[in-house]
Amino acid sequence: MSILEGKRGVIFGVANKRSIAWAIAQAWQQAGATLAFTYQGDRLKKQVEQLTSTLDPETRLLPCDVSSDEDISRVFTEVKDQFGRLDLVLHSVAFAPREALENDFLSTDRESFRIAHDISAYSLVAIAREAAPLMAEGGSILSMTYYGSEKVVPRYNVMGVAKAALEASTRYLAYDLGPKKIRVNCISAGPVNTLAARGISGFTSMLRHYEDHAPLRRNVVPDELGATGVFLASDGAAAITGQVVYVDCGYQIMGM
Ligand code: NAD
Ligand code: 0WE
Repeated sequence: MSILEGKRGVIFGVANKRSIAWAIAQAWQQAGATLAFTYQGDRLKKQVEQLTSTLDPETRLLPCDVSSDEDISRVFTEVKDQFGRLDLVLHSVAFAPREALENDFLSTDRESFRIAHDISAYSLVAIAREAAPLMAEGGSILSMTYYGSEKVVPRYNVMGVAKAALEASTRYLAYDLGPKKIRVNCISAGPVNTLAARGISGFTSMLRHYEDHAPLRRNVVPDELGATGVFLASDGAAAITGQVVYVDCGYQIMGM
């Protein structure tokens, strides 16, 4: 029997076929889960429709800007109508205004700081609050983070600070939701060539730096993020909550 058979999940953060959310969604689906997808706005609707067209024709696609409480609330109302209950949530969403990732951190203005934290960290709290009442038999909430939360990665800047907030939020959510058997964890991925990573100046040399310095001497591939996503969502991880799991070919252990 597939290990996520009978589980129902919602995915936040598919933009295109390269999205980490798409890799994890496919892995969840192949492990037997039934999924609903949200997309950021009309700009991405077609892409997500096309990607999900190979899945169950019943697959629901719902627009959701995670900076809107109303959008988030509507998603979970519709999920409740369709699924009745919920087991899995993937949060794979991040945004900071581009200038904030190009200049030094010292220059970060108040509005960029607010936007980065609202979209990249607070949204997990808002989503977890709406998801929890539907997770009557417990559940697993997963989000994506990056090493720039704990060490300085030049130009990751305010996103690093927002990821630190996301990881700390994961721990507090794990504490609050533990009694309901809802687990909350983060996957900290090594660099992956996605829409969010492309256009970051120096990204190609960052991939090369990981190949040269990670113990496994290579970069993580999306399938491996999918496989870890399946594990963390499964009953095999029933005692794992509040954690940041590094899926980075070992890069994070290095001191030099
Ligand atoms: P991506 O561009 O494919 O995904 C980012 C998603 O965020 C997109 O689907 C976008 O629509 C969504 N988004 C942004 N603002 C939103 C909003 N206001 N409302 C709703 N959705 C919004 O890129 P990705 O690399 O797959 O990023 C997914 C997650 O993985 C992010 O949290 C990112 O920080 C994390 N991550 C990425 C890498 C990497 O190197 N690519 C490494 C570690 C962690
Ligand atoms: O989390 C991320 C990137 C998230 C992201 C990307 C963008 C690009 C477009 C957030 N906001 C925006 N805003 C935009 O306008 N990663 C883990 C990938 C990433 O981004 C970096 C990295 C890595 C790795 C930026 C600088 C340095 C390293």
